[in-house]
Amino acid sequence: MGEIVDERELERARRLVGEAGRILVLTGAGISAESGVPTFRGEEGLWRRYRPEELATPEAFARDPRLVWEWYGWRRERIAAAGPNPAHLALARLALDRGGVRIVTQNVDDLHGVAAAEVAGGRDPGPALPLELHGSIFRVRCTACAERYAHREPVDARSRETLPTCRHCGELVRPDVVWFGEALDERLLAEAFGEAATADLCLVVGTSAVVQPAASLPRVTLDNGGRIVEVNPEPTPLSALAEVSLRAPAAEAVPRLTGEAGRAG
Ligand code: BV8
Ligand code: ZN
Repeated sequence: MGEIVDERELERARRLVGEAGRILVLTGAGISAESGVPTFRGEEGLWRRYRPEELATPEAFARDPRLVWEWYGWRRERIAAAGPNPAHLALARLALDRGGVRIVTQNVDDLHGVAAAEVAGGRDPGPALPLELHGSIFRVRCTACAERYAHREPVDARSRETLPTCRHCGELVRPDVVWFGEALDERLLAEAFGEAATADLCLVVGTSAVVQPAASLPRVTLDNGGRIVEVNPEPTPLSALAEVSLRAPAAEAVPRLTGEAGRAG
């Protein structure tokens, strides 16, 4: 940590944020890293321990629902123990204090939503609530009927028999997230692409920009005459397209980008 953000680059990025009418913010697992939620591809990332590209799939769940629920149960505990970090809070404040800001996330943790509620105080948190392209780890969907509901109870994945079941029909439920090979919600996707097409700026925070179709959103902004600003300690396929690419951790750079730095946390 403690990477010094390049002041000149930061100033250029701040100007782009200040001049933009409409901003699409696209976030990935990296924005939650400083909250203690492991990313997918980091050194202690989720991919190491569980090889998630084999677990975050409908085939894995059909083959071994107990193992998949064990992984999601572990992730829920990590997320429930985490809180939003200054990057989540700064983005929530930007969305609430300025019109025209839309947060779209690939993450299934609820940290953007918690940040929105915290920053809103008594105000309507609506403008700061994220569009969750890949669903939510704290919602379940029935494997047999159409039931879909919030679910935060601890998961007992010790055996197939103790896995969570549907409150309506009693059949096995699954995490309400989008797995690899599964289609994203059409309506959410259309909304996200619509925001990307009309944004003057796409602010990309903490994503390796390899997972499709989410990773195409910043290019849509660019193709429609908008600009890209990226916040990521590492280069990504988007870096070459970015007007400014801040090589810094989100919790350090984002508050300085949105003018939050120095304000009470
Ligand atoms: C679909 C929910 C078709 C579950 C997730 C082309 C080639 C090959 C394959 C494909 C292709 N096009 C599409 C595919 C298939 C696949 C895909 O994109 N594969 C990739 C790997 C190539 N896409 C799909 O399967 C999608 N569905 O295409 O369906 C279809 C269409 C119609 C009908 C039927 C089917 C579904 C994709 C969604 C998968 N679900 N998550 C869960 O979370 O358990 S994806 C998962 O990866 C997470 O959502 C995560 O957010 C996402 C992307 O990862 P990142 O967020 O970027 O996280 P990552 O760890 O990779 O990177 C972290 C970044 O943060 C790094 O850059 C790091 O440097 C940075 N960072 C670290 N610390 C910090 C930081 N940044 C800032 N601050 C820090 N402190
Ligand atoms: Zn059911």
